[in-house]
Amino acid sequence: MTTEHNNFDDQDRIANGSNSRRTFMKTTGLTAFGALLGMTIPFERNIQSGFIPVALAQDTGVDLMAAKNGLVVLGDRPLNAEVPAHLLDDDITPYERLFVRMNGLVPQTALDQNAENWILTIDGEVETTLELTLEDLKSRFENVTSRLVIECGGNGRAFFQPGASGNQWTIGAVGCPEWTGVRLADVLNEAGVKDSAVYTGHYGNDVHLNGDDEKDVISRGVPIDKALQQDAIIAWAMNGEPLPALHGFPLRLIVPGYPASVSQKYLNRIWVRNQEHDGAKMTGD
Ligand SMILES: Nc1nc2c(c(=O)[nH]1)N[C@H]1C(S)=C(S)[C@@H](COP(=O)(O)O)O[C@H]1N2
Ligand SMILES: [Mo]
Repeated sequence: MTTEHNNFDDQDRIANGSNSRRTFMKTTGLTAFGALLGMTIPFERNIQSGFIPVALAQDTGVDLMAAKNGLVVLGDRPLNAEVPAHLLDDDITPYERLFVRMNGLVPQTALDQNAENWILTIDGEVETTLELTLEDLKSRFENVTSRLVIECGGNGRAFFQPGASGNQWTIGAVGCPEWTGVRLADVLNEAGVKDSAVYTGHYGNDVHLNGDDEKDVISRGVPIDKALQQDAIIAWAMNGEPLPALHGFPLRLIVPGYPASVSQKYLNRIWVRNQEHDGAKMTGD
């Protein structure tokens, strides 16, 4: 079982969808699962085939999905869940009805709701590198609130013919909460974007599924012209509350009009590039 892949956006073939997990279960056994988890699964002989040991999900000590009980969970490592269409009826999508798309594990800072030492770095093709605390963002730039749609690039994939690998989203990987933050353009202009700037590259502190701290879970970006438009924001609040752990606490990008994969959660760095960004899940098919 490997989580090594270089595919575009959501194409996590093996560690992800319940379909592939089931296949995996059929072709291996619980003993193999135990080996994978580095432990023995007690009473494994008594466990029904097809049962997914809960130890495979991220053990956070809290039920991250508690308030989202109407959602359909597509996979638990990484955690992915979509919203049944009949629950997508609000003008402003509430927390309870916002889909969840994790490519890695929720970082501890988000679970603890601890933003004390959070720094957002803006570097690369800029006149001045900025290192901003949450307080800096809130006090030095105009605060804006907008309702903006985020939609996973994989939304609708379940209906593809021929089928496509990755999470089998039907039509529920979309939402329109109200976001509060500052304009991405204002922050980039404060840093002073050089003529050599071509693209942004976004980084967060979520943890790779294989636990490797050196590896980025996902790092995508947008053309600099898009980043400098007035609509994209660096948000710290959703529907008037600090960003929830699943949705990017303490900071995330919201870039409307683009696949939501560029709307980086747990945002701690924007690298302004002199070439098209080539971060994790930017390259490949
Ligand atoms: N740091 C980080 N940002 C991320 C992701 C991620 O796995 N890690 N997933 C991306 C993808 S593919 C999507 S569709 C959206 C999902 O946002 P949501 O989980 O808040 O609904 O976040 C994007 N930003
Ligand atoms: Mo996505």
